[in-house]
Amino acid sequence: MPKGEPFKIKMVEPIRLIPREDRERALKEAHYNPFFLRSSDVYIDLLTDSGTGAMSQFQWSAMMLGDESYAGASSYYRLKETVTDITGYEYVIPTHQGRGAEKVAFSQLITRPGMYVLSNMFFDTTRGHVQLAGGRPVDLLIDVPTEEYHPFKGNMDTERLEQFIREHGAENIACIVMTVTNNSAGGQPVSMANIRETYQIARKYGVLVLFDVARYAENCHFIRMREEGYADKHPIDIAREMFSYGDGLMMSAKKDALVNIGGLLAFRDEELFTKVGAAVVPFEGFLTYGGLAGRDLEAMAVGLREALDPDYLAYRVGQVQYLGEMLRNAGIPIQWPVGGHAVFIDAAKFLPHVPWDQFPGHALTLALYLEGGVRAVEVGSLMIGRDPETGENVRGPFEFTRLAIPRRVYTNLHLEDVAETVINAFQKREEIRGVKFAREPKVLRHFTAWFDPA
Ligand code: P61
Repeated sequence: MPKGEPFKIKMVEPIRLIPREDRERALKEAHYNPFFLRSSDVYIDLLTDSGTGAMSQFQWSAMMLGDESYAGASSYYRLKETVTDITGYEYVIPTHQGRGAEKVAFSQLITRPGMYVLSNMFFDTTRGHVQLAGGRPVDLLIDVPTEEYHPFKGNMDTERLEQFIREHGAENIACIVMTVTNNSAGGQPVSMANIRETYQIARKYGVLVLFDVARYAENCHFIRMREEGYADKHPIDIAREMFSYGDGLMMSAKKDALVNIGGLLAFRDEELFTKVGAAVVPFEGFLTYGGLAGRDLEAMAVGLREALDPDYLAYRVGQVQYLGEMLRNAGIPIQWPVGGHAVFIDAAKFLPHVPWDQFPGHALTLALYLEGGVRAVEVGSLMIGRDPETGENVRGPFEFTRLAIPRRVYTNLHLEDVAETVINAFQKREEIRGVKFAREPKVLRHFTAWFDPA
């Protein structure tokens, strides 16, 4: 097997590491929140893998075919046919991005305040939209320590799922959200067996299952690599089986559809489509464009297929593993095994002297920027926020610093620089301090909060 990337580079974008005193100034001016840094002050940007990938020549050329008709554009039909081919779902609606799909879906599915929505684990926008629609999100992730190996650490705890449905009554559950891969748990995959079992339980009690499939192609790759009976299957066939165990999907296309903007809703049956579709027109746009240009739909249709290419997936997930292994070999505590889109550093272990409510994951993010111009993001108690009822900070199950790898963007030499930065910070870890809020917004606070060193 060749070791190289399954592409060569046709267009380049210069990056540079600005001097340390400029990084100090930039961080202060950003109120110690990496979301306020200018990207030109960042050397390697691992804030997110969302919308930050490089499109292929096929995607760029498909954009020239964009049909910009308001309704019924041919670009929509090309996208719809692709989505139906991969998922088996007939009813497809584009949205401007993942959270657009979430807002529309939960506003229609949560029909009474206080209804529950159950998940293997919500990502923050999904959790936010459940709450905004008056619902109560419940995480039912299996419980495995961060350093302990489990091939499918993103799985739903199906025993607790069934128990919860029995205790609270199926009529009080708006739906189940199966997140693949499980971002908040470290980009960890969910097994086909777990997806199937979840759907069987849901069917037994008449509860709807929706997938959150931002990174479903990466999940299919893990199933192929780790689950018995899938090694010889093409990722598209794994995807088709997976989608057969659900009623519909919400997608942020900015990840595994390899586009810079876009989202999707898709449903198996017309009733659900009509119910949810009613909210698309006022929030997102007409059913056949959902806030996107025709050219965006074209790029998405091509990207959805490219992301299922086995060579691409092996490169993609392999690159993330490469970074993870460099860190683990150096003794850095990380979520193990490494997930599909990011390496999650266990910041609680990295910085045991920083209390959880001074946000070790965030403190480490600041240290990495100062050390090597690397931008990461906290995934932990800062991102989770406060309990809407009590106003108290909620302690998350993890305190992570996430190094998310954009798709087809950085080379392994860049990742070696990242590893060196993390290792250097580890050697000086005692000097790293926690943070306190200088300004704290109510919802999705980590995006716009200001901090001071604690
Ligand atoms: C990310 F700091 N993820 O991981 P949208 N579902 C899932 C996601 O991972 C996801 C969305 C739905 C991002 C972007 C991001 O606080 C943050 O297209 C599993 O971003 O609307 C997004 O899709 C939402 C970063 C989102 C954040 C929220 O980096």
